[in-house]
Amino acid sequence: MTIFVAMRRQWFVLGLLMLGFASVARAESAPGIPPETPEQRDARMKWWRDARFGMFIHWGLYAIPGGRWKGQPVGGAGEWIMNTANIPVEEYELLAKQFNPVKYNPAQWVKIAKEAGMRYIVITSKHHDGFCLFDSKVTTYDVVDATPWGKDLLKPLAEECRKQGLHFCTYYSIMDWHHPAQMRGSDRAYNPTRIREGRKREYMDYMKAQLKELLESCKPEVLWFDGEWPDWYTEEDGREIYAYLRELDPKLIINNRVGKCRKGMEGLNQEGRQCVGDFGTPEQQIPASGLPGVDWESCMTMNDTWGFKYDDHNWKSTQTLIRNLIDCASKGGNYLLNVGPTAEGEIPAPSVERLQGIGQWLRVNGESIYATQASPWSKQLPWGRCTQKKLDDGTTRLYLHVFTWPEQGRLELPNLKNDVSRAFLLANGTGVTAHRDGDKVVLENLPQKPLDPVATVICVDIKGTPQVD
Ligand code: FHN
Repeated sequence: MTIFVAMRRQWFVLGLLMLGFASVARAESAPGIPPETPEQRDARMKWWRDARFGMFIHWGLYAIPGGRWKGQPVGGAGEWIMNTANIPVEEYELLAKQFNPVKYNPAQWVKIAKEAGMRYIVITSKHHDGFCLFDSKVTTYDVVDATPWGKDLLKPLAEECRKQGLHFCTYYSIMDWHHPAQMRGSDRAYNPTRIREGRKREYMDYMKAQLKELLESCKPEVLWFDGEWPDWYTEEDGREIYAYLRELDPKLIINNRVGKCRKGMEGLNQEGRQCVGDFGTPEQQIPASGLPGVDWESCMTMNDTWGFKYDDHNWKSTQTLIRNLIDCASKGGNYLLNVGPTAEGEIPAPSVERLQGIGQWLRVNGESIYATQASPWSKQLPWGRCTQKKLDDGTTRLYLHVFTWPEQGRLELPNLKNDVSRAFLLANGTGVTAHRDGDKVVLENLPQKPLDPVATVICVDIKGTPQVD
């Protein structure tokens, strides 16, 4: 047993007792999920749906080795190094003594996200390695008790988000390679953990204590769970955690990884099952088509790792990232784009460059992304993507995101029944002529060259709601 836990046991037992009484009482009073009308749900989800674009931050002790161990590069994602290199707990814990992010500047992080056009931030409060970036009273394996930095890292970021108008959210891993109630899955790896006989309630109450601490100390607006796949964690456990959290904060939004319904990396819920959680979580992929009535958010890395790695330079292009954002919005979903800060607390320059490029595009075209709905066309459009927004005067504005600019200056909108009242280029307001040709609308006199080769947005205002066969 490591020193980190022994000292805590007595605190913990006390915390358990207090929590036990409370949870039992609470379990009695809230057997299941608090009832919510569709209108109440829409009100709770509105900011998140309108936001469309957020920053994911994977930060922790794993940023110190940065994908190298004992001088050797370690494959896979940087935040998995403890598992991939099969590092003993006692050895991995020693990283905490080196964790001192002197260049950590939460105001600058939030500024980078804001200038990229991101509307919310989701940061890892605790990843699979069990190390906490916040001050937790139920463990000493946290940044306050175990590191030379000695201060909570989440509170100042939360305050900065609120100061700069972004929504602060936290990621929390259910699987915990450090907690004594969980044991490694095999000699070769921690993942997937197993639960020690008779100690599941201990871990469930540990988790609830920490989640309560997070809600009280930095008031996250989304709880982004992960690491729910070990067998010992059940859908029923997910219901308990979901009900517990929504009771603590009825406005809280919780992803579907609080439960066990998601279809792997596709991230959406299995059909025909009553699943717990407010939105689906595709990972490193974007659904092939829109999912009417389904809230979902695709999370993605900019290179091939979530946590910082020295040797991962496989960066996606800014064009790819902008088109991914458009692709998600055109299918009615959000895009959660990741950064992996260094151990010193800096967001890598290649990430900042790409975020600046995305921000530049959104400063011109943001109207075509924020608070929009999915394309009326279920089929992929040959020249790009489409989003839409109902305007106050009852017209609907279609935003055509043109990736492949038509040489002949002519663009077809297949099977659009509505009449067009106006069409123009979003970036400079230049008018575009539109006329009907049978069951399609044709836009003409488009400029020779696209205004932006990544995606040029044409606005088409139509009467009423889109009628597209
Ligand atoms: O194992 C994690 C991984 O480290 C990362 O946090 C991603 C982000 O969604 N989720 C898990 C893999 O599915």
